[in-house]
Amino acid sequence: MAGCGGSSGGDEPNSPSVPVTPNNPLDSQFYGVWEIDSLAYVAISKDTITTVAFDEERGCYESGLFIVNSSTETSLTSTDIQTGERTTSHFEMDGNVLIVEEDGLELPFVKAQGFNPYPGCESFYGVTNVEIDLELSYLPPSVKINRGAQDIGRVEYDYGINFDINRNSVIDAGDIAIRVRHFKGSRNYPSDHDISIVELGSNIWTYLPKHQSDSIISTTIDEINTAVQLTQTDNVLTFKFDITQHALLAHINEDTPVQIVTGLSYPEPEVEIIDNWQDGPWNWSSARHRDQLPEEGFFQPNFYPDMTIDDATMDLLEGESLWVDIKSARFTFTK
Ligand SMILES: [Ca+2]
Ligand SMILES: [Ca+2]
Repeated sequence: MAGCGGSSGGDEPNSPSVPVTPNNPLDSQFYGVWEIDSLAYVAISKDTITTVAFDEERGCYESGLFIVNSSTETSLTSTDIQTGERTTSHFEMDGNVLIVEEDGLELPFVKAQGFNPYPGCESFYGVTNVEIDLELSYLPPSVKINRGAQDIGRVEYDYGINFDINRNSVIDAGDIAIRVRHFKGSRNYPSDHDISIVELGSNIWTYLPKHQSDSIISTTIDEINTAVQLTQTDNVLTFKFDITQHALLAHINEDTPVQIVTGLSYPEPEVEIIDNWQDGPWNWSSARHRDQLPEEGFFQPNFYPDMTIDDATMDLLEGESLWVDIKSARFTFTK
């Protein structure tokens, strides 16, 4: 699976609210990301199908998002979210080969070794570039990572924008996110290392079904095309990307339901006060700090003036750090 080896990667189980499950779910042996020679991919879960195929004429990867309407143990009937067209796909295993049959045409897929559909084809909505300004109540000029007090295998910092691109009101297989995320692994940086959030870097993450398992994992890979331009101006983090950086970005526009999540894990905070910082560990009593906008579900940027969604301050789901307290998120879709 893509992302397992990336330095900024890592898998985590995703536990969103549970979508409507068809009465007779597809057999889990068919779940996962499958490919034909890096030219075509299909990601199959019980609720969604995501397809990506290289278009040789245009020289880019075209993607398709399908929501499952009904299923049997060996078939899915799904609707293309862009065209509304319904398709029934039948699945069969031949050894390690997955045979997908649609309208009498059979295609053989094997377990995908990676998933980096780049360059993506043009947007379905004419969008070329996206900019997101995420304003926090306070952001310090630097943060500490890989703290001695932090266990290995934990996420220390997380600033993410989730896009429900398949529009089924849940973050699930086929959706995409833009995130800054620092996971304390057993390598990379020394302990108690000071770094700016910008230096942590921002990446494109995808939500994909785990191989032959009924779980969804979010992954990224360490490639130039998956890096998102990130800058910090006072308390604002600005993310900029081009929709051709990943085939699934072609589905993003101002109507796309979005959700912003922030998180910070800081066990055993220091008591020392840093001059000129408006907030820091000396003020905290919790180990975990989290905010989310909205608290449940999603917002559509175009429902808000200037596509700016405001959030209350000091309304954290957990903890009290201003470093993760979302104040507003502003979306700009350039066409
Ligand atoms: Ca979704
Ligand atoms: Ca807030």
